Amino acid sequence: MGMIPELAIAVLACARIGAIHSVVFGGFSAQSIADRLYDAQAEYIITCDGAFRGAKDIPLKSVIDDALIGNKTVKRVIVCTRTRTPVSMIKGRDVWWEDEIKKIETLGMIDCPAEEMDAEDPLFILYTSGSTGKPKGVVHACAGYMIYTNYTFINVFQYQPGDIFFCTADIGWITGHSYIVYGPLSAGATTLMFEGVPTWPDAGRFWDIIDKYNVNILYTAPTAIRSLMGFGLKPLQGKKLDSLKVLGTVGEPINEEAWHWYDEHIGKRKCPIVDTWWQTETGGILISNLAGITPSKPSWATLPMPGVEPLLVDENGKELTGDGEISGNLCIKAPWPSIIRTTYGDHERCKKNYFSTYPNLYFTGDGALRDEHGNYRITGRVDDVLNVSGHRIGTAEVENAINMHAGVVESAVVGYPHDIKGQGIYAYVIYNGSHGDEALRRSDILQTVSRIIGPIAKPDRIQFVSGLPKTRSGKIMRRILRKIAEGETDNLGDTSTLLDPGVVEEIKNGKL
Ligand code: 7RM
Repeated sequence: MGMIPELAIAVLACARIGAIHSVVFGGFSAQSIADRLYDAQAEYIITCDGAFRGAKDIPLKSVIDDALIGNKTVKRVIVCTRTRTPVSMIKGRDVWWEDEIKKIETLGMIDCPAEEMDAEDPLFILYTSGSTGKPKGVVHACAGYMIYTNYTFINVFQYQPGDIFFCTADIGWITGHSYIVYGPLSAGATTLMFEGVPTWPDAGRFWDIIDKYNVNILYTAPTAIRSLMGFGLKPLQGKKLDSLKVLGTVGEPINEEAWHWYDEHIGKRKCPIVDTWWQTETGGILISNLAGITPSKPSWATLPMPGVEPLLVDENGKELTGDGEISGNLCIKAPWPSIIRTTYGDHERCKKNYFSTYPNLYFTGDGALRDEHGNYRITGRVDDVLNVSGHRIGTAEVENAINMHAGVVESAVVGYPHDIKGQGIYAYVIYNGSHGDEALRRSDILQTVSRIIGPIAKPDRIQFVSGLPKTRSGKIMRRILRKIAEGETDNLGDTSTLLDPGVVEEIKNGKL
């Protein structure tokens, strides 16, 4: 579904009757949806005819129809009217949301008592990317998740009754689950839902919404701040923004320039900024300052929430201690209420992914710094997961999609610093087909990735190469490819274990 109230209603309706929901972001391809439907063995789909996204209409129902080809588990598709784009409705399978609501009303079945659930019963599955090709279904449990999103919502943002809260995320991601739906609504807050993009009809859209609805707390992502920053101060002309009390950021490290712009031009230097670090797997915020209570430090998430015990370890899992600034892999020592319960259908994978890199610790996949006061600064992923515009994408996932293209022999995907997206996707591709020229091959590969995963996973750069740097045992040396993509070609480190060091020269010379 798009970002309409019926989406929040559908999510809460599932929770009320004890059904497990799995919200899928509207930008995923039919193939990605089909994979998730299969993994979850889903029986019911709730969708819309379409969704508005800036000047575009996204044909959601038609994507669902494609995703359902060959599906054997789905019994019903409930379609909510939004864009009035023509849709195909299959007899016996597809029904209109509005018709079903009317039936319930005429039957006088307006009262729907809540199903009593066990604290540990699953509440939802949310698919997220990891370092392997297949996205995993992160499972959250009823009690712990709701309690912790409520607790962090109230305390991090210092929510006061009556405040209007605006989180700009999409409900298809964990931020939308926790801080548009469950956290604010369980606290009785007014949560504002926005359908569209921040730059349409112009780059003043967020600021207009804030003034129109007297938003008190704004929660958004660094990528949005950087993108709006790029439009200069003109879109801010005539905007009051005087209802704002607290600003928040999430999803990726915030650079100091964006932090100061946010502080100065949006918060007018009177709104504390909370830099909230957390993950799909953590369910809610684990490291953040508390608005107006604990100090902020530009580009630092600062301190753990009460009860949360982070630590830094070296590659061997040895805890790092020391008085000055130290750097290591971020782990958590003890569980918190909304910790991931399992990866759906594969508990071993959950244990292996999060709890066996370092025995007896939860490993986040992030690297971090800690200063002498115990403040944390998250520096980014240390595994093969990219963070593109705050979206998590696995390099293996993108490689698999590129490799589906008929002309592609092999590929390697790495991230590189991108001014607005935070990270861009850089793909090295060995191509063996004869169709078209380089430009056409590039667009064909992009089209393939769009079809397999969705437009969010399209590489920003594709470099055609004749070989990839591999060790004698056949492993791609991503460290080298990452450095080249970052433009650090002078200091590639040790290349002596490479099967064919010559290939590095060629790749360096062809860098885009
Ligand atoms: C909430 C969310 C998780 C990854 C995580 C980090 C990165 C998130 C921050 C951050 C620096 C932050 N869930 N990340 N918040 N990095 N500062 N405040 O984004 O599962 O989609 O992504 O996002 O790398 O591991 S997520």
